[in-house]
Amino acid sequence: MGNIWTIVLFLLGAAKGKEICYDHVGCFSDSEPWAGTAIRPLNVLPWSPERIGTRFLLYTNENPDTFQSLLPSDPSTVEASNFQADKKTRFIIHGFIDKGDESWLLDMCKNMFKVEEVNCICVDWKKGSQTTYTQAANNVRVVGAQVAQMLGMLSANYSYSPSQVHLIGHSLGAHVAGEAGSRTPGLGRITGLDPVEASFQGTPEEVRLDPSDAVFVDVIHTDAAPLIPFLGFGTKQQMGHLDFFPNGGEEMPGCEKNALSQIVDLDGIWAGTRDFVACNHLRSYKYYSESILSPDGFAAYPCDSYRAFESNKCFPCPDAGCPQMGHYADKFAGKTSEEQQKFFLNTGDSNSFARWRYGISITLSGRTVTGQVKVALFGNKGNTHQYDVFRGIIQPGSTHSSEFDAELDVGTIEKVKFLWNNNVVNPTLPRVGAAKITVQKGEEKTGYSFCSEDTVREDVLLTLLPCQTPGTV
Ligand SMILES: *[C@@H]1O[C@H](CO)[C@@H](O)[C@H](O)[C@H]1NC(C)=O
Ligand SMILES: [Ca+2]
Repeated sequence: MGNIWTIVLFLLGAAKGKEICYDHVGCFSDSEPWAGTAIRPLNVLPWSPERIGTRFLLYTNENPDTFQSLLPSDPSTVEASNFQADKKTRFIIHGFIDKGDESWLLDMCKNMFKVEEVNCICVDWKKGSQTTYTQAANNVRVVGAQVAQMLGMLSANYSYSPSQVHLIGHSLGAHVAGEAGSRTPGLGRITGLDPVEASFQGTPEEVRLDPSDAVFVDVIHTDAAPLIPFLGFGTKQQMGHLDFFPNGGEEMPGCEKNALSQIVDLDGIWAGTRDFVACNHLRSYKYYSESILSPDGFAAYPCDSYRAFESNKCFPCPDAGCPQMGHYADKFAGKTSEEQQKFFLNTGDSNSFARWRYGISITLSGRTVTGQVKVALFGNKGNTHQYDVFRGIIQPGSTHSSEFDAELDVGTIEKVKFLWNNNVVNPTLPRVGAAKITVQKGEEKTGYSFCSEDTVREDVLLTLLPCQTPGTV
């Protein structure tokens, strides 16, 4: 019996094992691990470089509005451009259905130009991405090989080291970056922006983005719910040294699912509906783009799960600090200390997405009542709105802890305002206070304490000032 199966499989394999070769980028097969597997059942070969028509659109600080086209086969196009060999180069690679002249790629370059001198190359492979999903997922291999060809040319003709290169890939583009990286030893960095799940999750490392594809690989997951039945495009599989799961990685605030998004399949998505059906998936590049201009607004906390993070179990940052999700992730000291490091944070629901997490500990005073307690922080850079920190029985002497994500960094905290309320009519007009409130920033080791001996009636603000240290006058 076993022998018969071996023969059948051999015949099937022989019948299907095709290969196609293209100038400059090499040969591609339609057998395992690329096809003929449970994850990739269809035997599909990638299209030729000519048919995909990949373009490399260079923008620099000198030409931030109009691109210069670079050809991997023609070093003179680099010579004739504003490419600067003493600067870093960041490639931005779009995904399925998308295109390289879509505004988000250039907007991301322009944010970079505000903070650094850089060569920013938008990779446009729209002819290869605007087709069936299975074909686009296979075209990834050729586009990745072309990016590698470009890096090889820069290295050979301009002594430009791959260590200076950062590939930023969204969706299928994350796996394009992985393919380019696996062909380019010493590639500096890859950022995977919500790498897609279908045809890649659970495949061998040579097929998908993985930490071996660059010296440093960071990944942002924003749509990691399963494809079926939730239509989550992104993968939950950890593929980097650092994997970030903003808002838990599955449902982004501001992206409430609608009825249409539940019935469209991968091949039914067209450009006009992108924000409608792929809101979570697109958040990954929106967060990245904003992070360029907000170097401390995306601190992410190591934690086992989002549930533990939301239960306030992963605060403050450990001794090694917290990495920033996005552009500045490479500043994290432990960035490559191991693979599959997992981080959580919350974001806002629309621009701006940056948030700063604060931990609060509050010791109550006054009467015992049922109600809720709110706190606002006032610092030298501004103040927060009021955040709920406790609901339940307000009991004098009891201490409660909470965390919240403020829409700004208030700077040095100068005072804290306290408010309580319930909607109970109480003719005795009870008074409640906070004897002490300790506030800690996520990235600081110590908290700052604020005190008051007063109590206030419902809905009246109580101001707490820095506690007097005994012994000082
Ligand atoms: C680029 O480098 C390749 C490989 O070293 C070499 O064969 C070719 O002549 C170079 N072309 C130019 C224009 O420098
Ligand atoms: Ca890989």
